[in-house]
Amino acid sequence: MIRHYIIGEPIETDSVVLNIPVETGEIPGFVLDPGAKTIRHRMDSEDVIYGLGETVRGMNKRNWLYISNNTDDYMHTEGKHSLYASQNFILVFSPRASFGLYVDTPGRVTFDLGYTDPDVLEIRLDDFDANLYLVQDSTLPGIAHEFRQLVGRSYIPPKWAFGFGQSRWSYRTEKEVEEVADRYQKEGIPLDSIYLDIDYMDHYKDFTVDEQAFPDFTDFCAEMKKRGIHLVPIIDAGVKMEDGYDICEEGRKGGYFVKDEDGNDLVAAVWPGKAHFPDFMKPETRKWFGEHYRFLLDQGVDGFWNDMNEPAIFYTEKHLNEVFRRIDELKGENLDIESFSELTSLVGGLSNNPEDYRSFYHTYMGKTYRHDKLHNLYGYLMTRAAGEAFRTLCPDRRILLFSRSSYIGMHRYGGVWTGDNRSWWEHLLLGMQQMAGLNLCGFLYSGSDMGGFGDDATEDLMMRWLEMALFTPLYRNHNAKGNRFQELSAFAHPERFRPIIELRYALLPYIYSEFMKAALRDGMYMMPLAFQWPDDRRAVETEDQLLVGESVMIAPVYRQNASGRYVYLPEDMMLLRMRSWNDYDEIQLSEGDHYVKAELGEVLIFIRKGHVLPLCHPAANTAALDYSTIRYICNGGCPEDYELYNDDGITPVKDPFRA
Ligand code: MIG
Repeated sequence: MIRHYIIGEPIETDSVVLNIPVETGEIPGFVLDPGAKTIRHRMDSEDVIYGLGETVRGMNKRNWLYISNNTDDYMHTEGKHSLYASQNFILVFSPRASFGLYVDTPGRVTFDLGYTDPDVLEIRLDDFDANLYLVQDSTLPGIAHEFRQLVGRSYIPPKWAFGFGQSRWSYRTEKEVEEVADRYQKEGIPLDSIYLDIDYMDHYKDFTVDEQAFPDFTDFCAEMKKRGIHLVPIIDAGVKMEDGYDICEEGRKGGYFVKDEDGNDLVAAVWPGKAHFPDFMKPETRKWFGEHYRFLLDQGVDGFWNDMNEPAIFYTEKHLNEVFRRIDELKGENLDIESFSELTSLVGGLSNNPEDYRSFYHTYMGKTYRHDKLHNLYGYLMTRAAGEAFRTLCPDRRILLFSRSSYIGMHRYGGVWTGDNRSWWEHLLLGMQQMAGLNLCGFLYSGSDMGGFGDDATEDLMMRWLEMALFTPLYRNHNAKGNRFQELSAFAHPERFRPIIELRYALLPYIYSEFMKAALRDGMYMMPLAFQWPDDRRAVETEDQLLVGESVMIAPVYRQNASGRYVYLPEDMMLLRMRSWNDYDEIQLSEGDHYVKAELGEVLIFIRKGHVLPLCHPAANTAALDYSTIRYICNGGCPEDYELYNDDGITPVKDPFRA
């Protein structure tokens, strides 16, 4: 059951698709304080809080402070409060009565989940205006399901988007991209996609291709596709300011850009230097910008990733000028502790500056709003622009689309990746934990940069990351300029990775089935153990294992130099210790704690009692998978009872479960 309450005069976000009548009166379990702009709930000592999408720390969000304020922060340490997204749904799992709460408001929201007072859940709004949805059901999957019905069906990518993808910032030329494909082919490692980061563009201009580096992009796309590889270019939010550049000119003439205080198009910098920012809050802008994806679609592209859409801002022209002025004044001085730190913070404070976010304006639903009031919608609406455009530009096929910044509602148009993580063991674990929150918020198609984006990955970290992520829908190796090359072929023993990537492909019939069933039935694809065993406290407190679909529990090794780990089994299960798709041990384990060996290159997959796991022969890419080779590993269940879902992987899915 869902109850809808309104406080103040909320700005609508289009994140909800059901029309739930508004209730007046008290919200059961909550105390509202309009003066303090807070909503409070007293927690039981045993309460666990799930949700909030891609945030730092574990799956149980309790005892930390989370701030919904989409931020381009490339240091995801546990002391942070905000990352790229605002996914304002929490599920409070309580022995008394569990409930979900969706705080739908596009401004800044603080979730104080036992941070100030360990017994109190307090939500603070910058403006006391919000649509609140209280979701009740007798089970955790039931609450998740109700919520997902409220916000609408999750985005479904083409099937090839479940294959392995290789990315780097950046492969700069046709030749470099070809070399990546060649090396994978030579190693016999399956691959479905290669990502193009910002350098494929002409001077970082959206909807252009550097003609020197890619002289015939259409031909090149076709050639790569023949090899089974899809090219996935990046699109940035900022539009380069340049006379004669069509996107810039059209945006200016059409009034499609956000405005500064004087009513002029805002000038702020990102990659290309000075840029304008599309006002994605306006339907006209979305239509205009979305249609430009055609430029790449027409050349054979069928996937995109939207970046820098918090939006990230290096500096605004105005602020930069002020900083230069002040630095000029400081020039002659003897810089002591105060003036020296002023100097460094002058420069350090240029990027993503809160004041800048208060210095420009949108037109939204016919009204003018200062940016910060709507800040958290920007990435969502950029991605919506693309998603809506695809429906008319290519109604007959699915397009891969995922975004860095997001808000609930965006899950209907695209997936997310979790941004600039690092080649750290703790981020390997974080990447898994974030999947719990993302799934709960409807972002089923998601994943983190395998191997880590920043810093240098070692061969063992890379291996463990590929193992951990075996079931994550987005399975992409990505890393940044300046770091050690991270293609699997760049390590000393590329052949050691092959069995793991092959295993991913062998598991695709299961991954795709379970993903599609979760998407089409508004269910969870990956979920914490509590969703299945709410009465087992040990299961509830397990933070390093996840359920994937109906049959599987995963328990990855995420510590350096470890050759095994402890695993908690809430019930008897069959362990598959897999070295490859056709070389594994089957071990029956009883309920309880086990120390399980898993050398590098060995993956632990647990099959639940009464369930089965389909496996097919691996292939060079998803299109080449042969479903007639599927066989089932059974732990008491029968293959006939397993609901295998398959389709052509390209045609948009008609809804078989809803009218
Ligand atoms: O701040 O386009 O998160 O995946 O490689 C750098 C370059 C901008 C940030 C993205 C990252 C991408 C990078 N971008």
